[in-house]
Amino acid sequence: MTALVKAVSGTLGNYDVSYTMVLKNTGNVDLRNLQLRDNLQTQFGSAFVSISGQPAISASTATTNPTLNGAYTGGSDNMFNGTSGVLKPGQTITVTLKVQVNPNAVGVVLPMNNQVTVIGAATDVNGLPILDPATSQPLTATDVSDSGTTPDGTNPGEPGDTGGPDDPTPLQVPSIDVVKSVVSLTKLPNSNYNVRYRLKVKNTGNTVLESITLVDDIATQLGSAYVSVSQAPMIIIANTSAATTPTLGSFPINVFNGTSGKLNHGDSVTVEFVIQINPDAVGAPSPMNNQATTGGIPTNGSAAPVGESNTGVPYVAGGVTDVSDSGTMTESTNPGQPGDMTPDDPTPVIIPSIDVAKQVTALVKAVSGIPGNYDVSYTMVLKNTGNVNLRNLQLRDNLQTQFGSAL
Ligand SMILES: [Ca+2]
Ligand SMILES: [Ca+2]
Ligand SMILES: [Ca+2]
Repeated sequence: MTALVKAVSGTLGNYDVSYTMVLKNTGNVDLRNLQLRDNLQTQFGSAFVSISGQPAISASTATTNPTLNGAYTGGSDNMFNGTSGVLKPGQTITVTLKVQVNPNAVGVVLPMNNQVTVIGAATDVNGLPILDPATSQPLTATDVSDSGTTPDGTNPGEPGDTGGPDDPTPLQVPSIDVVKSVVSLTKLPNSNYNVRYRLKVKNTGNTVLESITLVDDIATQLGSAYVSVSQAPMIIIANTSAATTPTLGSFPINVFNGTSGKLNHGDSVTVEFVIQINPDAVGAPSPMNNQATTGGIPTNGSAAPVGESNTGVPYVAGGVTDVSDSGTMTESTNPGQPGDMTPDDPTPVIIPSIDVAKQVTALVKAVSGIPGNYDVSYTMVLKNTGNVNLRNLQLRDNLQTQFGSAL
């Protein structure tokens, strides 16, 4: 595997994986009618999405390159046309291939291992088949791939190496997702609000993640509107499935302590906290947005970081991160949720609030002249005490009911 990037298709959660395969004639006769077969549909199962880049020959010392199939499907078919290519002893061909996968597909079998098979027909220098003396059938040479870059070795230290020359190539796709939503808003006697936030962190890749971080610098982000923590973060056990639940940290800022927790593929942690805000505070941000950041270290499950997919260098803290999206669904852009544009939208606090005051400003004997009647002047002041615009205003005062016969 030579590169791992988010899929060009744009489908959330999908990746384009670039593979490089090196074929070498390690025998002592010519090989022709080359076949290169990699049944990705079978090996990857539900994680296989499509061939996003047809096989291509990127380097070659072959006498004659094989003709490419051009419409390889990733199934049982051959990447070459099957009737071409001349590979003399010691010659090599390098083939590239790009595959779109969804490592978090339902039913995916882990680890996502994969192996390609090469077949060549043994021929003499004139291109005629060499027959097996025992069976009189044409002789072929075949090999299944070893994970790594060297065709005629055991590739020690490469991902998945067991010391043998035929180790499958593992596909490791670390990914983490966090979503954040406001679950309730409670007006307090001092006109401030308690805002209950819910965050869900999920391992959306196919590796184990350890040392889970969840950073929410909400005091800084809400500025003057931030008052205090009303309820410290709490893990919502009923909505959590984690190999090891992260230990809580020093909040605000660190929801988790950052050095604990283990999430297997598909595991998630849900946490809630309540803060008090004053949306009317001078200089309060508008919109009142806030965003959290999560991260983890992809490991082998026993605290040893795995190699970074593109470089092989072991992951360090912060290697796999995500900023929160406004909403409740991971692996989604949360369409229809407040502020939705992308999978990484801040979560706004929306407070529709209006207050009205009413005062008697004058009382005089009625202009109508009827004895015992009075004209009362009222003044009413309306104020938008929330943080969103209000339209289609209504002002109702059922004086007939309230005053009855006195009106
Ligand atoms: Ca090996
Ligand atoms: Ca969104
Ligand atoms: Ca996100």
